[in-house]
Amino acid sequence: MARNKLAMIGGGQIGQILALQAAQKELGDVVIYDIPQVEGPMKGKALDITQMAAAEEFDSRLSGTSSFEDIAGSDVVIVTAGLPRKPGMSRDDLLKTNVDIISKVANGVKQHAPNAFCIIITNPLDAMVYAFHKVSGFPKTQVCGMAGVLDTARWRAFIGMELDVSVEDIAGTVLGGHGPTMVPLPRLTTVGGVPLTEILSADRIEAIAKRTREAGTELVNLYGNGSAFFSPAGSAIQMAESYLKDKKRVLPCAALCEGEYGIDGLFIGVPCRIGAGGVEKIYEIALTDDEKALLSATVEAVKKTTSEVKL
Ligand code: A3D
Repeated sequence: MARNKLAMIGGGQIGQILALQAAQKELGDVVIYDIPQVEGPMKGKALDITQMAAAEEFDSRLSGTSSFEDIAGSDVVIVTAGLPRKPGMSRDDLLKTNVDIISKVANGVKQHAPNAFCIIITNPLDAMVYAFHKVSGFPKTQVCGMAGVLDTARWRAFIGMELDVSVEDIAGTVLGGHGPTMVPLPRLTTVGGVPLTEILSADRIEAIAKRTREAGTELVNLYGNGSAFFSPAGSAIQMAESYLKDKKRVLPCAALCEGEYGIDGLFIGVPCRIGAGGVEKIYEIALTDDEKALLSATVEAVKKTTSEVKL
């Protein structure tokens, strides 16, 4: 059986962890693509991870390149190309620069890996997935954004810390755009089957929801010169794995809504089934009036950012 191939477009902070985790999990061979100015470091990262294989006992071939043709035949493409946030910047401040980069990348992927399942991570996330989809012209099942898995992982992590319980037993979801308007859903969050709302006060739940909404900024401020990279990489790897192994996991992803939740023509975070068919299904949740109001605010925010993508 031929090995799978994964292309990491952008081999910076997140891209290098993506490459490492894809190799450690033996998801396939990995190509790290970046701009010519950093081709040397990309080759170095690939070689360094290759030399970790004996100790970690994995078998993946890695390479670094600045030639787009080297991504040919990729089954999965994960895009982190673009600028990250610095303290004081919002995700939206990155829009102009990153839309140009995403357009170039989408054309390259279209030319060299037209069948790849594409996971976008570059910010501002929802608008960048929209731009990638628009330029590539790929079917909506083939393009999605990683944000909800991370936002939900943060929500789960903070709940686990608060209750002193295993994060593995916390199930829940976060809907909406990847920004301060995202919508954690306490009503649908459980801890080993026990409703969160029965074991934690409304005040503490709201404090955790607030920290979740601001979790990216908390890390930008701590790092001082970039944004989160371990957790975004791990989140995208879950999505890639679900696709490559046809696991059909139900994960919140930025997917193109065409009528779901009353949203039309926007990429935004909704629960999706990810399997061999890509984004195979979007699940709709019957929301309460309060939840609907929160969703409508996040839809407005995503609509505004997406409208600034002039393509
Ligand atoms: P960074 O370490 O700067 O890596 C970005 C890489 O992209 C660099 O190596 C650049 O050289 C490369 N690059 C620039 N232009 C191109 C191009 N045309 N083709 C290929 N590569 C190029 O950033 P990072 O890895 O920390 O973050 C990458 C992106 O992810 C940023 O836009 C972040 O804002 C975003 N991000 C998203 C999340 C989400 O949850 C959605 C979380 C954290 C970061």
